[in-house]
Amino acid sequence: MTDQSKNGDVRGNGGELQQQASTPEARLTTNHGAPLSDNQNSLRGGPRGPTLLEDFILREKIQHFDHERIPERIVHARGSAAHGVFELTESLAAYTTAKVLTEVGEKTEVFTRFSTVAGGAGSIDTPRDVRGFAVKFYTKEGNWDLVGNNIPIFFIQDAIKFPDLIHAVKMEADRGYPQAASAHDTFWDFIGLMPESTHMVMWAMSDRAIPRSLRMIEGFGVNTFRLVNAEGQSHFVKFHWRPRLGTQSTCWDEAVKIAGADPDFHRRDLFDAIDKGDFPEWDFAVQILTQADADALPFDILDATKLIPEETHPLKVIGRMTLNRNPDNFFAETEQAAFLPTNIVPGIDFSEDPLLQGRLFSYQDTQLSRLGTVNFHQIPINRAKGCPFQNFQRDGHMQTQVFTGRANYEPNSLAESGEAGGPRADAKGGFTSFRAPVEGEKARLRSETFADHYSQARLFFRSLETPEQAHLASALVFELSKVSLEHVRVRVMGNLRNVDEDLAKRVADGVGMALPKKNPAAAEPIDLAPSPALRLVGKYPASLKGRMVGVLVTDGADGAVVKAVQDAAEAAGAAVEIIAPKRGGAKLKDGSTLKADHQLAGAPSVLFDAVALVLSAEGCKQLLTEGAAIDFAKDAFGHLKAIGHTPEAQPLLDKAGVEADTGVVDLSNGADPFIKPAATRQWDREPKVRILA
Ligand code: HDD
Repeated sequence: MTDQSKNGDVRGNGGELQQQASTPEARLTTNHGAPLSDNQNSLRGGPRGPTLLEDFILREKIQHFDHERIPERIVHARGSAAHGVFELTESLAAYTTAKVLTEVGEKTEVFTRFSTVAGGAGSIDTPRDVRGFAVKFYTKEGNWDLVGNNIPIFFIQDAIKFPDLIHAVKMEADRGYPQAASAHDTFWDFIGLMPESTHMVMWAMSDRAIPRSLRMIEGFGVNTFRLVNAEGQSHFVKFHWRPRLGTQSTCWDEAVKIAGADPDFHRRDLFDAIDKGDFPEWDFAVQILTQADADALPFDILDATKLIPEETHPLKVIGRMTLNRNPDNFFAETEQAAFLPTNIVPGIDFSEDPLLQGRLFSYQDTQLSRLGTVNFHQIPINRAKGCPFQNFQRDGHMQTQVFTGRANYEPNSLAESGEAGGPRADAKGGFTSFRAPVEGEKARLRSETFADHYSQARLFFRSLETPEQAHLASALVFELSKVSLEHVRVRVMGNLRNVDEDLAKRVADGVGMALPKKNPAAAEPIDLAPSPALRLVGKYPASLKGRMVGVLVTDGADGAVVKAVQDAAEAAGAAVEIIAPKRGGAKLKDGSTLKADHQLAGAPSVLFDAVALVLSAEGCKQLLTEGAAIDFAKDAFGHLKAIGHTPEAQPLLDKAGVEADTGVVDLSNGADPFIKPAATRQWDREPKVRILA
């Protein structure tokens, strides 16, 4: 029933091509190695008869497929990752014995996974959410996992509240929605009842929670850790990642539209950048405090809802991480990566932060249901690479190591008779816990020093620039307006009044509700000195580096203008993509064809950091009846982006409501004047395009 062609390929009855291997190395086999002759047809009783149970090839293939999925992470299910290196530039030998933090110039392999928290594995990349920032360092002394976020603090003080927090933020239990969104009753119900979450909510409602790119987020270890030196002395430490590209956020309206235009926006951005050799980098920095420094803080260093302002305790940059290689296989690496705060190396230790203490149990435990075996550390992405790992743990599901000999217990004296005795503990170089004094009665307690829930929330809000404050207030209006239970809104507003009266008034006004009574505070908030380091606007220099400029081109357009924009943008470090009404490209004024990277309908301006409209008069006229073109200009303007344009594009700009300002640049005088505004958002424009709280 088949035809054999000259090259060995075979055509089936339906004419379909069955590709054939010409060597044993190239041939398809079953999981157990038996070669296949046909990968198109199952084994049937006659050409139109039933499929036979005997078909072990069909059964194996379907069965493997049926079991392809593993449980997604209960939080941080949606993530993207990359391989890279960490290079230490300054030694912390005075504080720690950890080789990864003391051997200057040493390059340690890393695997870094970024994630959203609330949404499922298939959810969008741009919801309002915290971003996970988890780094696995494959050090010479074992894997060190720094499992942090892009926000330096957390919602809760004690791990016992974590399941409640996550249940509240995830889709509601009966209806199964909303997906990847905090704007709903149960989340705000929990927040209102948990004043300790107020500081984190400020951050989650700020522009930090709607980043433009994973390459442009800061990272924080969040919890307080310890560094322990050769003398056994301990210092407290906070870990920070600082993106070399600076930070950048989206506008909320933009984030919503990106979700539709490209749900994989962040994943694609990270993959593409690394793929083309534009490797994202972060500086690694620490804040180090003695016990006396910690005692002098106006809050408890063990309280994960508090940050340590870098104005009072400056950051010391000690190294750099470069992400330079995409995973070869998403499932094998990104999905199976298991990050564990308990993955720690000698010289680094935990603090008594009650949130961290609970994490120390949770991550190891969750891998058992996610990866299904205590042997998940043998999966290549999780294996210690910088050093051997050896102990007497044995057997279990999916054991891949083949141990030899009899030594599976310790102590043993097998070596005395010439047999291998196996590894032994190293009293000097092995992991030693800091001998922290422990005292007090056993009880379920929250320390009085954890009682101030509002001072730092106030500090954060008051440290922001004016546009950022307005975005935060507007985000609260948006989220609370999605809350259907009035008493929940009232309670949240009652907490907000403890943060900042002006903020509370603006939000109440935006929601259209009376300002309720202030809720009693466990500790009266105090005014702290503002911390400019908490801002996004103006914190890093404006830059086009690593950004994307979209150039919309029509037939008849001037190729010289396109080239000028391209050259200027690329010289400033940006990538440029061409958008045209047709994917085949645009026929330019000089008769040549400019290839397009995108068709207009599939490339709205939300996907770019700045745009240029290089239109001919005729091309512009045609676009006046194309909604996608009008939206392209309107959204670029509304999202505060620079718009370069040929004079011929003016009718489209007018129709899109684009008004003249310093970010709207006529390209007749060359592309250079477009580059400066393209490197930033036009914050001054915002009051013209939206009403903010
Ligand atoms: Fe967590 C995953 C970060 C508190 C329990 N967490 C997870 C990931 C990140 C964080 C980045 C994803 C790792 C990856 O990419 O695979 N989590 C944090 C931070 C916290 C925090 C910065 C506060 C300081 N987490 C926290 C608490 C608990 C957990 C208090 C439980 C008591 N987290 C988990 C988990 C996850 C997890 C359920 C889900 C998947 C996983 O661990 O491997 O165990």
